[in-house]
Amino acid sequence: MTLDQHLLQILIDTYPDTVSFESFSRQYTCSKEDFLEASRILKNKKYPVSYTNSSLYLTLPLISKSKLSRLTQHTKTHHPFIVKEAIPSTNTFALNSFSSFEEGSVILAHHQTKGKGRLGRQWSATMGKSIALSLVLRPTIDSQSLPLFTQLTAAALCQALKAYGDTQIKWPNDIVLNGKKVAGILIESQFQENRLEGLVIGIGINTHLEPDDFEDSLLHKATSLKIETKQTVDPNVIIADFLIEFDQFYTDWLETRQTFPFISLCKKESALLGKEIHVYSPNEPPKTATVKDINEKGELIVHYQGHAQLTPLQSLDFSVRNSQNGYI
Ligand code: BT5
Repeated sequence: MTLDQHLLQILIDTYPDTVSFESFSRQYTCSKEDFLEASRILKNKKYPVSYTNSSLYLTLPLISKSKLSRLTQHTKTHHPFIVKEAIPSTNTFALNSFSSFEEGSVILAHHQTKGKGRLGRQWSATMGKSIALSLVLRPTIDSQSLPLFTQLTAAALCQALKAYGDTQIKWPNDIVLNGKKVAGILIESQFQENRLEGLVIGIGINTHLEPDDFEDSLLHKATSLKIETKQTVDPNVIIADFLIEFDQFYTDWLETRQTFPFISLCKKESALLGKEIHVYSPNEPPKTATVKDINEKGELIVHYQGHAQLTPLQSLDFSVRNSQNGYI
C-alpha cells in the first residue's frame, strides 16, 4: 500500500476524529512533507478530507472493511469484502473476475466512475457520497428464476432503507424515498457455455449526494438519504442491514423456493399498485395501463385500457412511468 492509502485507511477507521502528523508518524515512519503530500493526493482524488491546523479528518463516513466485517459477523452467509478506490463499475469488475470470487463476496468502491443502469442506461455517483455494491452469488437455478432476484433484492433493500424514511419499491428495480429515486438495482448473470454460472447483484444507493451532485435532468426525480433526512448516514450500517435482510430472504428461498415472503413485501411497499402507468417497450409507442398486482414470479400484472384480459410484464422487457407526474 502507498502512504496515501495507509492514511486513508486510518482516516476511515478514526472517523469522525482527526489524524495528526504526530499520531500518523508513530505508526508509519515518514516526514511531515510525506504526510502533507499523502493528504494532497487524497484531496486530489476527491476524498472528502479537511484540515484543521496540522491534522486531517474525513467530513463523511466512508466504507470500512473492518466495520463491515464486525457488523456482518452473524449474517447467514459469509461475506468477504473487497473495497476498491475508484473503478468504472463494481458489476463489471465482479463479472470480469467472476471465478475468482467466492459465493457471498461483496465488491464495493469509494468511487464508481462509470456505473451501469438497466438497458444500457447510466448510473451516476460521486466519490464517497454513494454506495456502489456488487454481491456475487452462485445459486443452482435456471435462468427463468432470474427476474425473481430483482424482487428479492428490492424487498431487502427497501427494508434496509426504512430506517431513513418511507421508502417504496417502484417495480421492478427502483427504491424511492418521498417520491424520488434513492437507489437502483442491476442484476447481471454470468454464463459459461450456456450454463448459468452465477449472478452479480448490483445496487447503487445515493447516501450523501447533494443537489449539486445530480445532473439537471435528474434533479426532479432523484434524491439521497442526506437530502431527505438532513443527516449524515453510515454506509457501513446500510450495507450490513441490506446484507442481513438479503441473506434472510435468499437462504429461505433456496430452502423452500417460496417467493411469498419477499413478493408480499414488494406488494406492500409498491409505489405502483393501483396506479395508472405508461408502459415503454422497445420499438413500440407507450401504452397506458393500470397496475393490478405483482405475481409469484415477480411479474407486474397490468390491465391495458380496452383489453379484456390482464397482462403480465417481465422486468427485462419494460420500463414503466406514472401517468400523472412523470416519475412515480
Ligand atoms: C438502475 O438502472 O437503477 C440500476 C442502477 C444500478 C447501479 C449499481 S451501482 C453498483 C452496480 N455496478 C454498476 O455498474 N451498476 C450497479 P435503471 O432503472 O436503468 O435506472 C437508470 C436511470 O436512473 C438513468 O437513466 C437515470 O435516469 C437515473 N439515474 C442515474 N443515476 C442516478 C442516481 N444516482 N440516482 C437516481 N437516479 C439515477
